[in-house]
Amino acid sequence: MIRNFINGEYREGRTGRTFDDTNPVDGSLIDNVSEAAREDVDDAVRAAREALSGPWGSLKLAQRCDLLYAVAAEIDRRAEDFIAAEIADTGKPRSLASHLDIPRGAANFRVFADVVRNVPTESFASHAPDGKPALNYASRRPKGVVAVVCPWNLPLLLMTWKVGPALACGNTVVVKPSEETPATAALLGEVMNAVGIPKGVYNVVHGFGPDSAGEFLTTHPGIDAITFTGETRTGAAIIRASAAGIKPVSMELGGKNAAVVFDDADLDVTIAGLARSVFENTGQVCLGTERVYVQRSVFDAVVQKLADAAARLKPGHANDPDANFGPLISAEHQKKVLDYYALAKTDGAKVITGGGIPELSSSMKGGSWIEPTIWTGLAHGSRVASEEIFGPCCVVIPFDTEKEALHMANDTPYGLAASVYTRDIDRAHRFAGALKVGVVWVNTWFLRDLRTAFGGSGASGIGREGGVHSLEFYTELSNICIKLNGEAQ
Ligand code: NAD
Ligand code: 6OD
Repeated sequence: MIRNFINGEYREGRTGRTFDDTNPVDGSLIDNVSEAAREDVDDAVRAAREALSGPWGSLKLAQRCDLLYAVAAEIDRRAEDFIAAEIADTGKPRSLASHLDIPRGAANFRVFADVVRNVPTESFASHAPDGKPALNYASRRPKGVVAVVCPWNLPLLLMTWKVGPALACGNTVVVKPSEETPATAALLGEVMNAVGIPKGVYNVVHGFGPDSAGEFLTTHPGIDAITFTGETRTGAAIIRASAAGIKPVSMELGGKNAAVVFDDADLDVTIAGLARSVFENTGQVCLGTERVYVQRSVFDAVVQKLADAAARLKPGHANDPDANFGPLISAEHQKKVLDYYALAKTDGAKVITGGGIPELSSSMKGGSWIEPTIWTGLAHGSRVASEEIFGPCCVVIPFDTEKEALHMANDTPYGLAASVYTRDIDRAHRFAGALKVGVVWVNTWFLRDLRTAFGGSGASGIGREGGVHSLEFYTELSNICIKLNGEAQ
């Protein structure tokens, strides 16, 4: 059974209930998960608060960072266990988990330990009205107990992207992993104990959203901040809940990201970037591309080459070395994506490739499989071209002028990410700077430097994390002003 991790111990939830953790490759049961009750969330928050004012709070910065480097090293040492847990929960290919999810899980601790050690303190020298000098300097302290609520698409990566900086800044955390992917958050508890992270610093409560662990945690009066990654609608519900206690929130939400391909682009580079951004992780990446705008003279070539890339995707079991394409996370999500596939046809789309469920071997029949899909012939502004689907699919739409492409790319309530493909350096800068999103890639996609700002605008979120921006969220800042009243001796 996968249990809650509270105050350094694995515990069954006091609901007495369990829910199934299933493998989306074939729908088989992986394990039962013990659902936390409100009292378990109370215990986790209390443990986190006690650790804050106790052993964790009394560590020197260098000691805290050394422990986080040890966490990273232990994730690396146990990489096989983490990969096995992640691929069972998500069905993603082993190659993806072993190159992206699990190494990033370790890097998120290493990088943020480095960041907190290297950020200088802001200071200003000034004068009081009587002419005596004054020194202002900023002092940072941890926010306190941080609630971390996570999605299922990159479970360890996105959870540690919050837990790493939160702990580096001296906070303690209570994590609510997605009900679809509880395993790696639970396993991280073993790592924390193994390297000597004090009890109560890292806690995990399992369950669902409304009237379950997610709601109990985000409405808990004992938390000091909420960091959330997930759907825009859920983010709105959590923001509403946070208002009662005036809790700071960091919101990384949905997107309907555009890629824009100009006719001078290197088409090999373009197709490599586009194929990853549309199909990687079966399209279940918040930064993924679902709208592709292509300059008319290269439209047919891009559509054909992208369809060729889709044809090279081979669905299969995560451990099959020939497979490079996994299932969707659940039957429920498969239904949502298939409904959009049906809507595209109703709206008159030309289905270039895909559009349904692939032919499956008998061992994959109970899984949540879907075909990679490309449509043309849909209007910019149609529902399929406007709403986040979160599947391996895209609408390809032609454009003639840069102005037209910019208008369509920005014409969305979302503002998370975009990519631009061009060899014209002037245009790259001009166009990238005019895109109303938090993250722009030029001639690539999902190339991350964790010191940079990450986040979205509009319906894609509130705030930025990464590098010093994470420090802004995970610390409380005081300005200290010292007046120097004495005379020189
Ligand atoms: P989700 O919003 O359904 O669930 C996310 C988490 O919130 C889960 O742990 C869930 O149990 C919990 N939750 C649900 N309702 C809640 C409530 N009322 N109160 C408290 N907790 C609640 O999202 P998902 O389906 O797990 O993930 C997919 C979505 O996440 C997509 O929209 C995707 O774009 C987005 N996402 C965004 C980013 C980003 O960085 N911007 C990254 C990954 C995923
Ligand atoms: O790379 C990251 O730090 C990050 N937050 C990625 C988000 C991916 C969304 O699915």
